[in-house]
Amino acid sequence: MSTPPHTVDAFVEAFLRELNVGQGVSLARSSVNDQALALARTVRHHLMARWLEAIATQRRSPVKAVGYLSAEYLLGRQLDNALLATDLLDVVREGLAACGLDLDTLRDAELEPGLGNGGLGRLAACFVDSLATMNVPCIGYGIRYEYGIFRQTFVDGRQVEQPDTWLTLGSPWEFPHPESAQQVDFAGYTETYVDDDGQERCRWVSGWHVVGVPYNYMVPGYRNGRVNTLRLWSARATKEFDLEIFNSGDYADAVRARTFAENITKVLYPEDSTPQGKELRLQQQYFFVACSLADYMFEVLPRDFDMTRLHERIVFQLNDTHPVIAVPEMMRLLVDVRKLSWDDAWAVTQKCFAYTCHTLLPEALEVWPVDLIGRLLPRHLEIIERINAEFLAEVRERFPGDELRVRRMSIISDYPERGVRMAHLATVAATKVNGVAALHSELLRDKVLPDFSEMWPERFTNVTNGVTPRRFLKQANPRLSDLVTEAIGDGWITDLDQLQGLEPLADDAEFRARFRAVKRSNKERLADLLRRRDGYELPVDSMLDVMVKRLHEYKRQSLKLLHVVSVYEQIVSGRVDPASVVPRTVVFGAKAAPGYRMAKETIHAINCVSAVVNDDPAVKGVLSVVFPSNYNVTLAESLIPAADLSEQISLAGKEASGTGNMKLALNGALTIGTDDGANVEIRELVGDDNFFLFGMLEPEVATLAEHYVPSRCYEEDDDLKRAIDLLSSGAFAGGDRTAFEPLVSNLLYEDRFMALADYRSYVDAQSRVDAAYRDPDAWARAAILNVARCGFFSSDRSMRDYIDRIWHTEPAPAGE
Ligand code: 26Q
Repeated sequence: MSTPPHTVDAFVEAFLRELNVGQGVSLARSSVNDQALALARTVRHHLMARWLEAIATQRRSPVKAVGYLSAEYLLGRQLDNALLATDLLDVVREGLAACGLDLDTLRDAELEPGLGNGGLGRLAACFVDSLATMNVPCIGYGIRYEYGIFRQTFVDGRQVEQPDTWLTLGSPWEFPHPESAQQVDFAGYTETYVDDDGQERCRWVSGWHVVGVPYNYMVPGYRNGRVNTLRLWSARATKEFDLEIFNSGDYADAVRARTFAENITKVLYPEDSTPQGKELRLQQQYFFVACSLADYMFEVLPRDFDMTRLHERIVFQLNDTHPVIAVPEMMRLLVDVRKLSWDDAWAVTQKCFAYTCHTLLPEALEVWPVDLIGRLLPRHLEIIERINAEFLAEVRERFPGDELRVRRMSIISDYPERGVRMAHLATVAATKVNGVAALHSELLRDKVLPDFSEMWPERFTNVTNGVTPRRFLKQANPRLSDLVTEAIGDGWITDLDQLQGLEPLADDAEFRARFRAVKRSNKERLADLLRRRDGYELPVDSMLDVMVKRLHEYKRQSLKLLHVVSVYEQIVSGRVDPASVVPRTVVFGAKAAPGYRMAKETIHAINCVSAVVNDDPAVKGVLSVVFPSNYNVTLAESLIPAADLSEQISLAGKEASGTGNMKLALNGALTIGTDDGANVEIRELVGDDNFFLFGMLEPEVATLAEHYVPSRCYEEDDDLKRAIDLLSSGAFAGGDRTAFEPLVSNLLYEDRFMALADYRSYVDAQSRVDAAYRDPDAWARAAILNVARCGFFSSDRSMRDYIDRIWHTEPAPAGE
């Protein structure tokens, strides 16, 4: 198999063949979808030869690989990424034009695979991109959800969820491999037996099983010829299962059984912080982990591989606790299936896993009821109990007589019900435990897992998150990319620190003018999109103030809303002359978990405020609020390059890292932000002058929490009082004074994330933003310095850190 030639003629020929032979239509009669599918298939040919090569060498080569275990991959569209990796953009554009087709139209026909909720899923996608670009062998393992993150629509300003039917138009980027299916068992019981050599052993007699069919996705490196694999598992009923039931004559029952099995990978759970102990969710987790371990250990590695050396060939990175059931599963495979002794198996297992924690919120830590695990995975519960018993013996030896500590550290909690604390299991099993930003890793050590870090200080480390510069700069912002490349060459695409070379240009008036022209043209591009997509008229001359992320109380979209209402109130009350206001367009993008009441109320309030503000001549040209529905990776790629101001306003100590903050800074937006997550590192790097800091620091938050009375902030700050009173007045709800009652009461009487406490500091910082924006040239200088100093936030650097400090893997030698 060889790579097709890189010429327009060859492309056109291959494309037309795909259209005719693959789609079964002539060019003249083809639909846009036919054309898009044929295009995808044509482009993927260019990756195929190298992909097959990488898969073959993986099996042969003794180089240690990374198995990235993640329940989510928020990939975004595939076509552009593949065009970029293969350098086919110009050839394809020209070739399509020769056929009378427009590349942009075909691009827009692709439905993005939204197989993740937000930050954690997108991080996984950035990481696999970086590993491929760095030539590091990696298999990403995950779940092929038939329905990804829901499509958000607004009805009367309220969020309504629609199923994400991303597979219905055809999925040209995936390759099913039914021949590599894995069986996955559930339920039943365990029993002991005596094996051939007289040893007493345990075995699991399962109650039912399904099979996992892998679907492979190509993960191309940036112009390096390497193509890694993302392997996503889809659940099916087994053949035997079918036969048995179909034979028994109950056809309808048999079909139901099949549906039951296929339910496991039907839908992505849209909650991203308050996991409920749902049985199906645990089934998903075990399902993909069992498939993945069996795949690597028994299919990728040679059949007779000596499992005591497994850690020399693979390290599994646990993306949060979602895949942690892999720990007892590996023990089961080694002890029950491969007949290793418990101690040998544990020694290997402990070297094969590393764990990344992505949260600080206690309610986001997964705890599975012991009853549920016992019912669904009886053997795993026994294994967890034994791991726990041996671990607690170690704790008792180290801290004699400290039974309180033993209880705190136990993997199994007793209260409120018996539950398995997945973060404890992960920490006990892992070689390394890392947080995702410097501050987060510190808090993880000192506040979330203090007993563990006292026992094993060397196990804890930090790896600050990063984002891929290929998708989020080169691809999303072609104009800025061209400007940067013209100035410093194109080495930055794979070595983002080279952006430092832009520093001196911040002081070059001509460069600043060109930089501003790029921003402006990105705003125009966004305005076109939002006009078509949502019917918004985006004022391209105003400051674009962007807050895009999942909707959460701790992220404090309500604080941003209070600021908007304050500005509006000051103008309509006549206290501020609109002519003196710096024109702003506030952009929100956010999905709320469908069952998260307060988040949904916030969405409704934003939409109501937006409708009134945008329609009020009193603020025309100075303030508008746009909230395009269904924020996703594709929309992010248009929004981020146009942004002037990046809102990163979580309560200090609550946002583990944030990655939108990095994408926005890298695209030349200035940040207004708290001292939280990776904001801390962004500010350190870009400098205080180029960052608008506000709000309490984490230790102040901890102190205030003991005696916080939010209504006092309301009483003591006139602007805040006016804003909240206006919200409650019915002015944004056609006179209905109760419309935002839940939201307002929550702020006044609960305010768990202290939005009111930070209000004064926030609006003052916004005044500093306005003052700075009045000097466009100085603003451009600061924005350029943000770009120049954010090279650190490349996910390539994150991967370097994982490689050096956690995985100890190496890039595959050339040709491997
Ligand atoms: C767990 C169990 C049951 C159902 C759902 C979940 C679940 C799913 C997704 C829990 C959490 C998530 C996602 C968390 C997440 O995205 N965290 C973010 O991770 C980013 C990458 O490290 C950080 O930048 C963000 O700060 C963090 O909030």
